Amino acid sequence: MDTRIEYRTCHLCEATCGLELHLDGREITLVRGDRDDVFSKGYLCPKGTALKHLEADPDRVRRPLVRNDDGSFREVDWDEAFRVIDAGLTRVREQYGNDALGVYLGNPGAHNLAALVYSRVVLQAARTKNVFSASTVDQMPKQVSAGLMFGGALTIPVPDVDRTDYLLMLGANPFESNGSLMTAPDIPGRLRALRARGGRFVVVDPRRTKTADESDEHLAIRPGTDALFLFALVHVLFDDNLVDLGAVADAVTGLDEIRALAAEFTPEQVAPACGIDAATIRRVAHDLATAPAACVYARIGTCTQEFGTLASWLVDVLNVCTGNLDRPGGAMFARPATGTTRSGPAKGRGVTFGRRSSRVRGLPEFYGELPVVCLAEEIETPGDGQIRALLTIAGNPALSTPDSARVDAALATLDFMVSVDIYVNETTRHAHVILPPEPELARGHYDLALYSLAIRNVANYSPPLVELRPGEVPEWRTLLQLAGVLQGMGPDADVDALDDFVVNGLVQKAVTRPGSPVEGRDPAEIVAALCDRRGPERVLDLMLRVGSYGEGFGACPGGLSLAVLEARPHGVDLGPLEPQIPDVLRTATGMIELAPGACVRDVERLRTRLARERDDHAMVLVGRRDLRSNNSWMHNINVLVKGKARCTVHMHPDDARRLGVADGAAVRVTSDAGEIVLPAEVTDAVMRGVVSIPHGWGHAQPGVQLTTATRHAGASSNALARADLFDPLSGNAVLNGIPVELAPAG
Ligand SMILES: Nc1nc2c(c(=O)[nH]1)N[C@H]1C(S)=C(S)[C@@H](COP(=O)(O)OP(=O)(O)OC[C@H]3O[C@@H](n4cnc5c(=O)[nH]c(N)nc54)[C@H](O)[C@@H]3O)O[C@H]1N2
Ligand SMILES: Nc1nc2c(c(=O)[nH]1)N[C@H]1C(S)=C(S)[C@@H](COP(=O)(O)OP(=O)(O)OC[C@H]3O[C@@H](n4cnc5c(=O)[nH]c(N)nc54)[C@H](O)[C@@H]3O)O[C@H]1N2
Ligand code: SF4
Ligand SMILES: [Mo]
Repeated sequence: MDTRIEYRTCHLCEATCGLELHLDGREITLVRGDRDDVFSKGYLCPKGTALKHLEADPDRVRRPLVRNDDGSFREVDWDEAFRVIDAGLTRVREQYGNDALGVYLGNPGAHNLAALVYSRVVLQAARTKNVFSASTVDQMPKQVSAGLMFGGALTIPVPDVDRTDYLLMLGANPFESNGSLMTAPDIPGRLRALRARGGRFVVVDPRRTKTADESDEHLAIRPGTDALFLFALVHVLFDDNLVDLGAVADAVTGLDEIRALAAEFTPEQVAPACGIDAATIRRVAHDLATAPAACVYARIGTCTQEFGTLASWLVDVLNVCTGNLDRPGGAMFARPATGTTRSGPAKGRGVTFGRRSSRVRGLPEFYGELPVVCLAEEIETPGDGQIRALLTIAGNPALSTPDSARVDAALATLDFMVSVDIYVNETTRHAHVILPPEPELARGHYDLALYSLAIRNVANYSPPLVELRPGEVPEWRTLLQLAGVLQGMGPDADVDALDDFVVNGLVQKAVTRPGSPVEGRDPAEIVAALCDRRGPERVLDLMLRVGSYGEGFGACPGGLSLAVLEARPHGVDLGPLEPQIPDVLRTATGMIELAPGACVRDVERLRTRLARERDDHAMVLVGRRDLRSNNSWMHNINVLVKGKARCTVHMHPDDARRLGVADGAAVRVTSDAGEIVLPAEVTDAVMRGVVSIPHGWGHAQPGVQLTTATRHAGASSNALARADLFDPLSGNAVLNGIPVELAPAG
């Protein structure tokens, strides 16, 4: 065996761990954590190791597939695939207009350099308002609150975990998920280190999770009531004179409005709804305010719920009011290597939503996309502007989005569908054409998106490690080819020319941006100086060179470029986070907007939550994640799914007894949207009145070509999620806190 050792950043979750790969030709023989990685220092999880099996999975789509009339697929060459796509998409768009094409972008695209750079080009060419993504079943509320408060969709503060003394964490389980909107490899180690240095962390979650088990304190909260709890914390800060804005005081507007709004949310008022007693709420507020450095962090459980944006907003209101925003050990902003720095307060344009709205329900657009809770109805409802064709890129809405059975049925009615994907799964089985990306190891990797949310400033580029084989086409070329089709250039547009066009546009922007290190330079000279490679690497090189630490095409010698990163396979550590206010602010006032109008107006809706009667026997559904899973698409890897079934219904022993459900027995879970049957797992780790089911399961469907996953099929928890339940401020789906009924099955 001829083994060589290579290094690569893992693309499977947000933690960006460095992997040490042992390769024999194209085959991965061993995966280890890269001990020299500047960020992860050898940490990895079981999914990182499973990369080996993912790359070798015999079920993976390796050549373009075209669907036959009987539903089976046949392999075709790329030319034929694009001829079919051109015919199919052009027919629909010519007959019904551009909005007749819907686009859905899935989560793996956020971990994929090609998709991050070129999906945008596809969207521009598509000229459709019907753009959807996994963001509105995920973090859209945080992006909306960050946009309203700080002025940018990604101006999201992250917890400075390595230096904080007190971390209040809501609706997140990083011991399983490895962190989200917080790029932090080895988060378990970092949280243990926080405690070892005398700090504390407190977990607020309806379930006693693995993270809660390792914390100093677990507060079981009734699903969907985080905004009430957070408001009560703010209330105590004002009541007990604990508000101190610290260094950002001069950059804050709206404090008096917050004080007034919080007045009515006393700990005593909210305690019955939240299930957390008033004394505890007061104590937590004091702990938060008096810790030398503290931070509030919240994730999926607080976003994918009824008051997602309010909860996301109040998290940062607390960070500001305790003087912890933008200070070491508090909630800070990353300064990514591909970002651009500006100095001094500058007014931005802020954010505007609702420039378009969905056809059927009239839901507003957020950051250029429509809420995915609208997808099925836009396909089903006849009339002008109906979606008749769909393009999915790395997405599985048939399992990941609310009312999943209805979404699935809607996909089956499309006139034409194209998927860029690695599997024939619940979604892509409906596609007329499936286009596979190249093997992961055959492409370069750089976490363009995740480094802007990192808890340390880091840059790490991973080069392709294996050559392409005949018939394999890089995903970036596929995306540009699709853009060519959508531009009306036919099935064989000149991809290199399109790529040059993209790069020229970006260079033009760089030379005209005030304060850019290449401001006023000749664009042709910049283009010529870029690395000679095509595709996303060339774009990355440009971004790095004109970025915050860039060499500026000679203007800042010693700075970063792609070449510099290529010479550093374990990454470059750019240091701990540093204060960045006011530089990062892009609001219209140039200030931190503590009380944005949209949030203030939504408080009325929160009030009604307080008045809601509580029925002691009412049950609500929440989700959960498992370390060995990744949303819907890693269940085909035997080492990850073997052993105890994971797709089970967690329920409290008291509820199980009352409902006559035995541990391990089948239980029927019903909501207004649908019903599923799964084994019960009786455990006091979940609070009374709450059941928990993981999402992304439900693989036993005709035509799904996932040999292992269909043997561990489970059921789709999103069959229970209702498309009419969403957070109005962000359009985000409500996936936690769904009313359900349970009964023994069979
Ligand atoms: N009930 C409930 N539902 C949820 C959630 C929840 O907590 N509860 N979580 C939500 C969240 S946070 C998210 S992010 C969404 C995810 O929603 P989606 O992104 O729609 O779903 P995934 O399961 O991530 O599916 C990813 C798809 O990408 C394909 N894929 C994998 N790698 C590649 C690649 O390199 N290239 C291409 N082209 N395709 C690839 C996979 O085969 C799969 O089809 O699910 C959401 N749904
Ligand atoms: N192993 C693994 N890792 C993953 C993924 C995966 O599927 N598997 N998915 C990746 C993706 S796309 C994302 S977005 C991240 C998500 O990362 P996390 O946000 O850490 O996600 P979860 O582990 O689902 O944790 C959410 C927690 O919220 C709790 N919760 C539910 N409802 C409420 C509520 O109303 N209030 C509060 N306070 N808590 C509530 C749930 O019980 C759960 O423990 O994980 C990423 N990493
Ligand atoms: S924690 Fe995430 S990035 Fe690290 S090895 Fe596991 S899946 Fe990969
Ligand atoms: Mo996600």
